[in-house]
Amino acid sequence: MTITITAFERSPDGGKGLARDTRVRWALEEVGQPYDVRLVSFRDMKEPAHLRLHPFGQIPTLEEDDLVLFETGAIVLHLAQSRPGLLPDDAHARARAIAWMFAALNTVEPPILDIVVVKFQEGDKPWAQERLPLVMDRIRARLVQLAARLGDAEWLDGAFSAGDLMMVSVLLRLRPSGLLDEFPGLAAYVARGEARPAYQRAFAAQWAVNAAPPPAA
Ligand code: GTB
Repeated sequence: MTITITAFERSPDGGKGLARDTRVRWALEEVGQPYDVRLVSFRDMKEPAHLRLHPFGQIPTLEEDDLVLFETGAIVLHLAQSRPGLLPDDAHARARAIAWMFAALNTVEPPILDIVVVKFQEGDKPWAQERLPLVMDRIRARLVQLAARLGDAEWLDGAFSAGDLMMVSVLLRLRPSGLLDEFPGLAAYVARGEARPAYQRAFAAQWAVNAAPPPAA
C-alpha cells in the first residue's frame, strides 16, 4: 500500500519545519512507513481537485488506498492506531496518550496560533500592539501548567507517544517568539523530540523541498 501526503510546494517558513506536513512526516517516520509527497502551490490548494481531498483547501492531506484524510490530528491518530510505535498497548495508557494529542491541538496550540493572527493578520490594526502582550501571557499561563505536569520526566506519560509528537510539534511553533526559552524544561523536552532520528529524517525531507534554491527559469 502506498501513502501519499500533500505539502507546500514551497513553505513560507523556508524550511524551518513549521508547516504541518512536518508532524505527519514525523509520524510516518516513527512508524517506519514509506510515503510519497505531492507538492501543491497556494493556488492548487483552492482548486477542485485538492478541495475534494481537503474541504478547507489546506495541507497536509493523506491518501492511503481509498482513504483520504485531512487534519493533522486525524492523520497522526490514524497512523498511530494502524501501525505499532506511537501508542502504548495498555488501553488506559493509550487513551491518555490520545488525550495529550487533543491537549496539544485544542488547549496548547490555539493561543500559540494567536501570535500569527495578531502579528500578521491584525498587525495593522491600532490595537494590535496592545493585544500582543495579552496573547503572550495567555501562552505563558499554559506553558507554566504544561511544564509543571512534565516536571523532570522525559515524556508526558511514560514512553514517547503520539501525544509527545503532537505536543513537541505544537511547541516548535513558539521558537521564533523566544517564549520557549523562558521554560528550560519545555525547551529540553522539545530538543529531545527534535533529536529523535525519525524527526531528523522528517525535518530533512521537508528541508530538501523548502530550503532548496528555486529552479532556474
Ligand atoms: N487544523 C489543520 C491541521 O492541523 O491539519 C490546519 C492545517 C493548516 O493550517 N494548513 C496550512 C495551510 O494549508 C499550512 S500549515 N495554509 C494554507 C491556507 O490555509 O490557504 C500552517 C503553517 C503555515 C506556514 C507556516 N510558516 O510559514 O511558518 C507555519 C504553519
